[in-house]
Formats: sequence, C-alpha cells, structure tokens
Amino acid sequence: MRTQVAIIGGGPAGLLLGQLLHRYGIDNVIFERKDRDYILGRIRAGVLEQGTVGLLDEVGVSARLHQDGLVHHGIELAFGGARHRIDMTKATGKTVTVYGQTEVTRDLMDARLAAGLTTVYDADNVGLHDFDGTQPRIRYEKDGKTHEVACDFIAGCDGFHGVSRQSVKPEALTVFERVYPFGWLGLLSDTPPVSDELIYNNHERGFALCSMRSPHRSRYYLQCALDEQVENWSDDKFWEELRRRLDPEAAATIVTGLSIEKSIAPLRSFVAEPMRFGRLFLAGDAAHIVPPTGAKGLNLAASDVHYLSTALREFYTEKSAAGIDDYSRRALGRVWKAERFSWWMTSMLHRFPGTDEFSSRIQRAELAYLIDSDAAKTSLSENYVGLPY
Ligand code: FAS
Ligand code: PHB
Repeated sequence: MRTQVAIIGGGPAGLLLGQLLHRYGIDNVIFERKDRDYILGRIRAGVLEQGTVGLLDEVGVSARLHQDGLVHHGIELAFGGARHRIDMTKATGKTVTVYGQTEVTRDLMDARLAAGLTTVYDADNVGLHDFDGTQPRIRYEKDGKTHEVACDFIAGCDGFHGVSRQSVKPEALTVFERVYPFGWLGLLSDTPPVSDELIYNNHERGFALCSMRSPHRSRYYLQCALDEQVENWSDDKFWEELRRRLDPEAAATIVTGLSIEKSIAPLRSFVAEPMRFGRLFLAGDAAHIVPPTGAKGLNLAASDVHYLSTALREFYTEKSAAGIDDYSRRALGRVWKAERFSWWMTSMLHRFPGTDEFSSRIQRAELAYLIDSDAAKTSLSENYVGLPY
C-alpha cells in the first residue's frame, strides 16, 4: 500500500486531520489499533471551542453538532456556598459548544466512511520506520499478516500511550511533566443537568464539576485520591459526595439517577518538544496532555491538526516546506498557553493534599479577585473560549 500521509490513531486528532487532508486533496490512511466501538465507548471531553467548531464546519461534519450541541455563553464558579457567573460572551464575543467528544468522533467516523477513505482498524504492532529520511514507512499486523505502507509523511495521532512518540530517539525529545496528586471520578447519567451552564466547584472536600451532554444527559466529576478505585463508588455514594460539594441551591435541586458510565482519569500536564521529527509529526495527546479543568485537551488536538494540515497543503500545492518546518514552533506556542491556563484552573479549583494555610488563602484570594475584576474575568474567558489559532 502507498499513501501520502499515514495517520497513526483514529481518535479525534487522526480523524479530523484525515478529513482536512481529504478536503485539500491529500491522500491519507488511518491505522488504528482498536475498533470503532471501542473508541466510541470512551467518554471524554465535552466542551468545544469556537475554533474547533469552525474546523468541523470546514470539513462539513457539523450538522449534528449544530442541531444537538448546546451553545454556552458563560460558566459558573462556586465557592464559599455561592455561585458566580462569568459571562464569557460579554467579555469576548465568543461562545463554546457543549457536544461530547464521543459524538464528534462518531460524526468524523461516519464522514470518513461516506467519503470512501481508508481506516485500518485492529492494526496491531504498528511500527514507524525511516521517518528521518524522505521515504518513511509504517508496518502493522492484521489478520495474521504483516503489512508495509510507503508514505511521504507520518502523523502520530495515537495519544499519550501511543507508539509514535515512543519511536523517537530519547535524545531527540525533551519532555515537561507535572503529575497532579489527585484524579477525576466521572459519572454519566440520563438525568437533566443541575444547571443550564457548567459549574466549577471549589470545595474544602475537593473539586466538583457539573457538566452535561444534552438537556437530558448529565456529566459530573469529583476530585478523588490517586489510589481511588471506581468499584468503591456506588451511585449513591457518588451522589451523596457530590451534593456535599455543591452550593446549597444545586445540592437541593440536583436530579440523581442510575450511572451509565463511571470512570477515573488521572490528571497530568505533559508536553513533548519538538512535535516534528523529519517526516514524522506528533499531534494531539501524542504530544501533550492537559488536566481537563480547562476543557482544552480535545481542542488542542484540533488546533494541532489545523496547523499540520495547512502546512502539508502548502508542501503539496506550493512545493514549500516553510509550513512543515514551522509546524512545531507554531503548535507549541498555542499548546503552552493552554497548558498554563489548564494548570491555573486546576491550581485554583482543587484541594491539594498537604497544602498549607498560606496556599489555601492564596487560592481563596485568586477566586475573590477573579469574581471582582472584569480584567480577570476577561482573561479567563478568552482562554476558555479558545485563544486565536
Ligand atoms: P486519543 O487518545 O483520543 O486517540 C488516540 C487513538 O490512537 C486511540 O483511538 C488509540 O486507540 C489509538 N492508538 C494508540 N496507540 C496506538 C498504536 N500503537 N497504533 C495504532 N493506534 C493507536 N479532554 C477534555 O477537553 N475534557 C475532558 O473531560 C477530558 N477527559 C478525558 C478523560 C480521559 C480518561 C482521557 C484519557 C482524556 C480526556 N481528555 C479530556 C482529553 C481527551 O479528550 C484528548 O484530548 C483527546 O482524546 C485527544 O485526542 P487524540 O489526540 O486523538 O488522542
Ligand atoms: C465534560 O463535560 O466532560 C467536561 C467539561 C468541562 C471540563 C472538563 C470536562 O473542563
């Protein structure tokens, strides 16, 4: 087999890159180690920046998003028993759209299929070869056979645990990491959301987030200890703890019910530099991870593949390598700003084990300043709705 761009990983980064390249007339094949249902079974992000919506519009994969997505103009911060709304649209003129990553992925998968583009699912032992030269290749196993694919470029869109970043010589890579001393226990339920907008709660028992997927499906998160096991959390225990961390109004009105999914995700900040190695480009979680507090993970994957697809279009149509040579610098510029925002939101809203009284007073002052200052609210808003590409 031969293709112009071999994409490793069929998550949102790989799928959106594939659609953008197809739109630019660039042939691409996705090699994914799992199958479609497994990928759709993962419950992850929920908030899309306006830029991400724009890219889905560009590739013609936003009809269901505009039909079912919830356009939000603000978020609420809750602390000290009160809720404080931040009107992000008033501050920035922009909005965010609540539309689950699962649905984005489903829409992209369906569009890829309809366009007759090739995705090799259940591709085992994908290996990346000769990407330091001009004729990279990948190898993979399927149905007991080993297959080889010649290509011009490899896009490593295979997430944090993927093979792409691990295929780079360690000396060629610099990583920056912060692992947080807690995780998020998430619950999905077919219950009406407790509020029309997201509520980020700072509470002495720990952080809690009230989100949603539709007017009938809610998504809640509780900060939990790193060694927590999801088996230890019955639905009743989850709802009882969530109520204890909410403001009185939310605690009194929340509608609880059966969980349809429960999982624990660790929180980390991670960046691998650079994001380009000869003919191999990293994009999305393969290159960086943010704590989900800022709702940036999926959206960074989108901006990465925007930069990468436009660079590859320039290479093929204008025979210019300027874009691909500048990809890493350009992508990392936006990545680090999102890393900063996600770290700041996480530091401001979570209870850090062993924190001293001074640090908790600083956290309270951060929150108090934020709700009293239009400049601070504007700063949060412009980062949350998404900085320019
Ligand atoms: P993904 O990890 O989504 O996709 C990578 C794909 O590559 C997967 O399908 C995988 O099967 C495949 N792959 C891996 N290794 C391979 C190999 N060797 N060969 C072939 N294929 C391979 N972000 C938010 O904004 N908000 C959230 O609430 C949020 N919650 C999250 C919860 C969890 C548990 C995790 C892990 C992430 C969460 N994120 C959240 C971040 C998440 O949404 C990512 O940013 C997003 O999935 C990034 O998409 P991709 O870069 O495509 O990576
Ligand atoms: C979600 O709905 O899953 C979600 C929303 C906002 C976040 C994180 C997760 O910051």
